Amino acid sequence: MTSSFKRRVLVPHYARGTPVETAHNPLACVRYGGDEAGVEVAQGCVFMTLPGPSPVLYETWHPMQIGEQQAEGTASIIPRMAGKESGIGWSCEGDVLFAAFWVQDQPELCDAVQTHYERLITLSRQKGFPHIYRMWNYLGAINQDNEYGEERYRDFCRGRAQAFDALGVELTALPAATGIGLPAGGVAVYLIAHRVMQGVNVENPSQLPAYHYPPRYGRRSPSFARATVMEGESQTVLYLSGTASIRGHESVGHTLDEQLAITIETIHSLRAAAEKRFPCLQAGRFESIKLYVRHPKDVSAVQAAIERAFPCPAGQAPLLVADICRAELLVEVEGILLARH
Ligand code: 3EB
Repeated sequence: MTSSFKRRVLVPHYARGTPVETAHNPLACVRYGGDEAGVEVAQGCVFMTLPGPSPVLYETWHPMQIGEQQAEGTASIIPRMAGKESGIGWSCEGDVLFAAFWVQDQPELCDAVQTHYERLITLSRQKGFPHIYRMWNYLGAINQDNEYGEERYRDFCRGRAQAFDALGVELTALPAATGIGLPAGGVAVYLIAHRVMQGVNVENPSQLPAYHYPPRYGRRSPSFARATVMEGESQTVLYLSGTASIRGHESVGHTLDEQLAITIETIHSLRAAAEKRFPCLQAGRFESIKLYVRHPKDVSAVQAAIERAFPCPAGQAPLLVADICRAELLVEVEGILLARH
């Protein structure tokens, strides 16, 4: 007998200061704000808390159907499972997985980051979800030096790169990602992964691939793709990495307005590259956008400019005040674009 099952990917939904219980059975809930930090698992859901100012922002993760998959026999939806193993909180259902860790602050991040990254990726593979299509990395005091005089972002990048090396992940297979600051604490990482569908990575013609940045930005280059595409039969989803005012590998623009204009242009050029490969994305709309702004005084200007450039459903473009991984960068933008066929 042949049957079909739903093919799905994970997408976020945002709410400010709303109790988590109102969200419809999410796989995960990431809470931005408060003093404590950590990962817990309860009732089939991963609860992650990152330190930050109030009001708290809740990001819940939900499966969204993008197609159907023919299956032999009676294969149908695989029920919700969740747990916490070796510090990794995880939850899965059908073909989608969410997994996360929190590492306490360390005098040097590299080793702890490598160890936890390897555990995170190994767990994803062992649970049956080898296709990681998007990752997020949040680091306390990202622009400060560690005890050995190395900037903490660069220290982190070394551990992350060593983990991908150790697990045999090719540079071109790295997923889209975000790397951004937290007001305090250690390192938070989470990922979304798929059981059968491999994402297709897209690089930006206006930027050098981050994994080829020269050593002046750190001993190991940042490990991420500019964007990852998940193509279904009924919808295609483009996950854009954190994008900032960088051309080639150099930061450009001194004022906020200059950096905003270049960031917007950079996103357009990434979108154009993705549309070349996936023409259906021309009809794409932003489903959500996440804004990171270094200085509170720049918040309203960033919101206004991005709203104008990239329309997005109400409430689904939250902004976090955060340090960005290069001290001169003032703004960074990530997003998820959805095209119905
Ligand atoms: C850049 O383009 C800006 O280290 O995972 C953007 C997205 C950036 C992801 C990461 C860093 C990361 O290099 C910074």
